[in-house]
Amino acid sequence: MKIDNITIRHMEMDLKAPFTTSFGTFETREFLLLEAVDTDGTSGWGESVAFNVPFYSEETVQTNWHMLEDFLIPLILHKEISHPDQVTEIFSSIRKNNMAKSAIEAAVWDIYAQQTNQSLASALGGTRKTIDVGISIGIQDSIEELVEIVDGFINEGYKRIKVKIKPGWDVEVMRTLRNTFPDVAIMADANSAYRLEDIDLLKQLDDFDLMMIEQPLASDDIIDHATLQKELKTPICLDESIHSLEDARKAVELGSTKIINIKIGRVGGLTEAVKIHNYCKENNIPVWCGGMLESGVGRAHNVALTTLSNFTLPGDTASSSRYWDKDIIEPEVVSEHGVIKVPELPGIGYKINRDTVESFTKSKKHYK
Ligand code: OSB
Ligand code: MG
Repeated sequence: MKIDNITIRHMEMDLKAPFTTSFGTFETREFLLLEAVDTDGTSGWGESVAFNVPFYSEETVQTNWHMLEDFLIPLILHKEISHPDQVTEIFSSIRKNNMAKSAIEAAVWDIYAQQTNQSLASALGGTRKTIDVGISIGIQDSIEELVEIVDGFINEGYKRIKVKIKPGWDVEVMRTLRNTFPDVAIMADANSAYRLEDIDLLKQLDDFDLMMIEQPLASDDIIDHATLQKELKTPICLDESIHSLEDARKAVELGSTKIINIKIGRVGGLTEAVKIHNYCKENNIPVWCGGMLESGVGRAHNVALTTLSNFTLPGDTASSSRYWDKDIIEPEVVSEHGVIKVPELPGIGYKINRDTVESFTKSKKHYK
């Protein structure tokens, strides 16, 4: 394949409900949507999961646009590519900026899967026909409201409930959830809101039989997490700290994490995500696919990745309708009783609704 042209769109979609984490609140989702077209006319789609603000990571919509326009697109246009794994090599002279790289790499994988007449899931080596999913719930105004929301999602059948925590919204919240829902798989995600000095507070969470606690300490740390894990019964799962196979290996060797949340954008693409999956499988570290409030395009890539065998824990890729009045793909991603049916059509397996895409486009630019 040879990429003939690329269109980048700055998108904005209204979330059905605001989503609050320890680092801030999102009311709308701004992101970059990328379409790459091969010289044979095949279109592939990718989404950058960077936010409009650098709270989760240092990347933003604007820094991604700069990286794509000035560095990444010139490296990829008109270059002969025989397999999507080569994209990582083509971008290897550019440091970090994983979410920007991933947006192109995802589109190249979509094109490759279509050209080889297979689903993206099969192209990645995935075999599951359905995937199990959980749900991630933001910080609420009161514990009562949270309990009501959790109850609703349990009734929808989600396979595990993840709730965001932060100092002042932690031990009492988790105690109430555990007492109210004694048999439900529950976990907490701190998004780096704590320090090692908070160890006594974090140890109290051991009483609630949580599946795991996600990223309690600093976003760039693997040392203090190792110290903390030695003192905690609850498994730690790293999210923000893992950007590559090398990061995963070091964290696992140090004992900083017992489970890894793989996000395609955070690790620079599907090729690196598969490598991390394979390494974790060999080392008995279960993985699950994280979410970044994606539109249908990012959601489709998450569904495909989750079909690999070591994705043994439910991920965060919930139904499109949980986030959006109308998604940009058809059919939308649907979870029934916490199970998503993996599409079998070639490529990402969902059709892009170009009218809907256009209606959420704030600006766009074409590169040839
Ligand atoms: O840490 O997993 C996270 C949302 C925004 C930024 C970071 C995270 C999240 C989520 C939501 O937990 C996952 C989703 O529903 O897409
Ligand atoms: Mg997280």
